[in-house]
Amino acid sequence: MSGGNDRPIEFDAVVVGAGFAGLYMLYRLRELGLSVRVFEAGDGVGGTWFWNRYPGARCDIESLEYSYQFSEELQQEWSWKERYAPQGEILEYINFVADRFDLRRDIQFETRIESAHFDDASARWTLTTTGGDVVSSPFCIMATGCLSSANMPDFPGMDSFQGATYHTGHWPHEGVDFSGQRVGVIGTGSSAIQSIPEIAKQAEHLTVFQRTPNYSVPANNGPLTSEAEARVKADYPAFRKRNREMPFGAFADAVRGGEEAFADSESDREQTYRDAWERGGLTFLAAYGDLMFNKEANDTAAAFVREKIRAAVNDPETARKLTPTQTLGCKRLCADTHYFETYNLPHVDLVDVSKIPIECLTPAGLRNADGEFELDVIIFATGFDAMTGALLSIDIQGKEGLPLSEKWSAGPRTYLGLMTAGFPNLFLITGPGSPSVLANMVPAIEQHVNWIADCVDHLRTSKLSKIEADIEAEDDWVEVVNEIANETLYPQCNSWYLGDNIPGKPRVFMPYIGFPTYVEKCEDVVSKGYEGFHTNA
Ligand code: NA7
Repeated sequence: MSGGNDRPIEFDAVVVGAGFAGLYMLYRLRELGLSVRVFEAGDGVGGTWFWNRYPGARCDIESLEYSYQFSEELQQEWSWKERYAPQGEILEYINFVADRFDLRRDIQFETRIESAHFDDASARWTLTTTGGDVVSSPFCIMATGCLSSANMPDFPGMDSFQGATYHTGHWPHEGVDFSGQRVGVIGTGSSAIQSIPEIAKQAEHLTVFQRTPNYSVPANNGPLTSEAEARVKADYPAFRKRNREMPFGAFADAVRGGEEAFADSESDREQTYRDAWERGGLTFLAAYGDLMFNKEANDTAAAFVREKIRAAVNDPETARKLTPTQTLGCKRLCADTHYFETYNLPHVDLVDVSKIPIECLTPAGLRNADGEFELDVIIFATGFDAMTGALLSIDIQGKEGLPLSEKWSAGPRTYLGLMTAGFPNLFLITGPGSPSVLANMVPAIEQHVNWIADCVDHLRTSKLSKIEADIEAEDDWVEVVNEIANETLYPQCNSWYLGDNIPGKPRVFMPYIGFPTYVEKCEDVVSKGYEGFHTNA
């Protein structure tokens, strides 16, 4: 695509990615009367929900919360079938949204953006696609997702393995039949914990290779009752507001014992944990306000979960291996359906590769110092290059040709997670330095999209061509994000929040903790005339 004579096609705004973020961004910009082109690598909308089709894939936030709120009609029209929506239902929902708001006509599918370069003189971004198209626009908005760049370990012998390999984040659309197969799963994060019970139902034999055991709380999933749905829909805006005021922008209906775990007696605390466990899922972490701040408080909750794991697993040695020792929640807590019980099945084995790591893949399977494990299928449930991976896979260059990869070589630096100094008119939806993955993603996305759309509108109506973050504001913000993280227990273990899961990635805590204070800050910045940003005519 070009405008003839090799001139790029011009748009008022270009958006990269057609997941929850890209779709709503398109909706808002179109409302402002802009010509917009969205580029999407997949052949459909949905982003993370388009790619992550592994068996058991399901949202760990309840459906009534993990959905758009920008349209009251939409939130009234759509009915979720389950308390926690499976991947297929979320994909159905996002397709429904794309159709209902006629969004597809501005989306170019099966097109990956290779580069985005800024020209200061014309104040325009030029983007090139894998298909060789060139487009130009004053605004470049990255809706590339926080968990979209798969982490594939580079074991020696990867190509020698004669069986099939899959990554949970790039699952074949036609599904996989594991009947009669010896399956190996590498990893025990959320994707593994959701898929293992489902794969075990089919596979002849399942071996799980675990580097770090994880905490998981039963989701207690089930059909969404019409009473529960009606209760929320009777006043959806009030439900959204209650959630917006919570630290994670979610879990307003969680079991809450209070702000401090030790304010309760031991027996009251145990009862709170029992109730929270019964309610299920990630809301367990909201049982007390100080669980992510006070290690002793956290220990009481962690001990409760460890006991549950020991009770669920019959073989004491397997139970020991499955029992985490790290701080509860500093690696993202998982929500499962019969995960630990799966290890009681005679055809399911657990191999601890923490001290005896996987050395290589072989034609027949994989090997560590203990020997070779023969497999027909290897599943990499090894996660993502979170928050920065998708952005840095694009050749992004700001003023004076500065590559983003160079600017972020010691870790991502942003102001509010929305913009980065030296890259005018480049907006990041749920970028590093914003609550993003430590908030309910959909409301976090909507808050960012609204901020960006209002900013673009402000620039256009004020006849301003550029906005850029001030380096001082950015430096201060990076410090604030780190200071807040350091007051919590999050940095205490290796996690993808810190980039620890990717060899060589700088260890920097990426999400901002505290949705309500963040929203307040963003609003404050605007009310002070975009404080911390500078604009040009
Ligand atoms: P995660 O949570 O990053 O989990 C990846 C898992 O893979 C984790 O258990 C890792 O162990 C393991 N891993 C990664 N590399 C290796 C190697 N080389 N050898 C052995 N084991 C390895 O990704 P998920 O996809 O499960 O979940 C991501 C998020 O998506 C989730 O939190 C939800 O928000 C949705 P480690 O812990 O690093 O020792």
